[in-house]
Amino acid sequence: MMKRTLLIYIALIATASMSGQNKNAPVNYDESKVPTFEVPNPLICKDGRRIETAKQWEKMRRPELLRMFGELEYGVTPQNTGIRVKHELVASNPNAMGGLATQKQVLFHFIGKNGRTLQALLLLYIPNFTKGRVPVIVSYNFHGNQTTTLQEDVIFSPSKELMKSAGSEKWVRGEQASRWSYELALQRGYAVATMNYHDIYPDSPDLRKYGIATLLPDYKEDSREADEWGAIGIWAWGYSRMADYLEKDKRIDKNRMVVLGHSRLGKTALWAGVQDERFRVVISNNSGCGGAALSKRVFGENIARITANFPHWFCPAFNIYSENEAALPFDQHELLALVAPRHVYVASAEDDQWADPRGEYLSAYYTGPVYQLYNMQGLPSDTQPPVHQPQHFDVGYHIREGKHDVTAYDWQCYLDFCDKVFSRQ
Ligand code: GTR
Repeated sequence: MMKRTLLIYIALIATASMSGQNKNAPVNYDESKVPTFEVPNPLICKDGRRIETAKQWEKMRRPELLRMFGELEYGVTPQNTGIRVKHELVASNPNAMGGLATQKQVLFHFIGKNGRTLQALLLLYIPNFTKGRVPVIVSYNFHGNQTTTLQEDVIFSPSKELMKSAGSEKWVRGEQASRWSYELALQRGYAVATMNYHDIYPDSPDLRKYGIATLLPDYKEDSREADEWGAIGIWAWGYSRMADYLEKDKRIDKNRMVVLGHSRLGKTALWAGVQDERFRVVISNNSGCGGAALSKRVFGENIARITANFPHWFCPAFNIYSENEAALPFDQHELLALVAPRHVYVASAEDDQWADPRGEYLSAYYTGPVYQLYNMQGLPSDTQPPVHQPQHFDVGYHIREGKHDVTAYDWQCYLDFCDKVFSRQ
């Protein structure tokens, strides 16, 4: 039986890699055209065994699902990369943001066993008004640390030159500041750490040769194994490296680390948070297809489109499900459920139909049975709440008006949720 499954699997991979992906696959925005499908039951193992206790979940089903998401979607995270990391404090300011925060800028030197090196720059703000250890929100930025604030002392992220030459024009200081509610978070006693995701893997199919993958001994420039990690997997690994640094900082409370990501980085935050249990709260902001949204609804962005437009994000095996979501042996609610008994939060935006807000909600809702194993409370109803009515149980959700973005409203909701979670510890 095992052998047969394996053979079918290999045959499928071969077919998928031959057929190529479809950039023009139709996109559905009509709720009445969502295919009928059965939501996979997270509590039934592949061999049919039914999970009844948290212990069984952790022993049998959780590892099984984790393996499937690795082998079939994001790629398997190497257990031993052999990469050494050195941290160099390159700048600091005890009076940043008008005295509100202490700022630190830490250069990460990644050193591969093959002698190759790579650098990434962390920007950290720690609130000054409170003493002792504080919770931290860890979140990648899209266009460099310098875009997240107008503060003049923030150094440009190292990948700036590479990405500019690759055509990205958004590297201007403060350009993304509306997405970073630093003051709000700091005033509420949270530290915030950010890094540019291009430092870890420059986000383009032809720029893999400048990223972390090249530091691995078995790196091949032109091909990837069916289950080899893609960019999302590598960025997720980077989130864990940020956690390594932060948990050693004397001002950071390693039991209150939060990972937050928007869009492709929301997909990344989920995959990072699932694998790295040091993140107590895992927040997906508008992560959509391959993130929080249920794939089997095939609403908005779908697997054919995402694997065609971003062939480097997932592992090659994920292509099997292009225009074939029905064949997926899991769905994204089972990814979210892997965060339990920690806390997962999903946020949508009303006008972000590409990310399928309803599919994102349902996915968060369908984690319920897993949270129940821990006597924790998931979302109470399969009806999506109206805009601006956040649902903060052990699982969190909100939908706000407006477009695909991260806003001060989103930050406020996240901070409220984290306060609630951490006050119960
Ligand atoms: C879109 C992509 C989405 C989402 C978004 C983003 O082009 O289709 O899956 O990740 O980019 O990251 O901003």
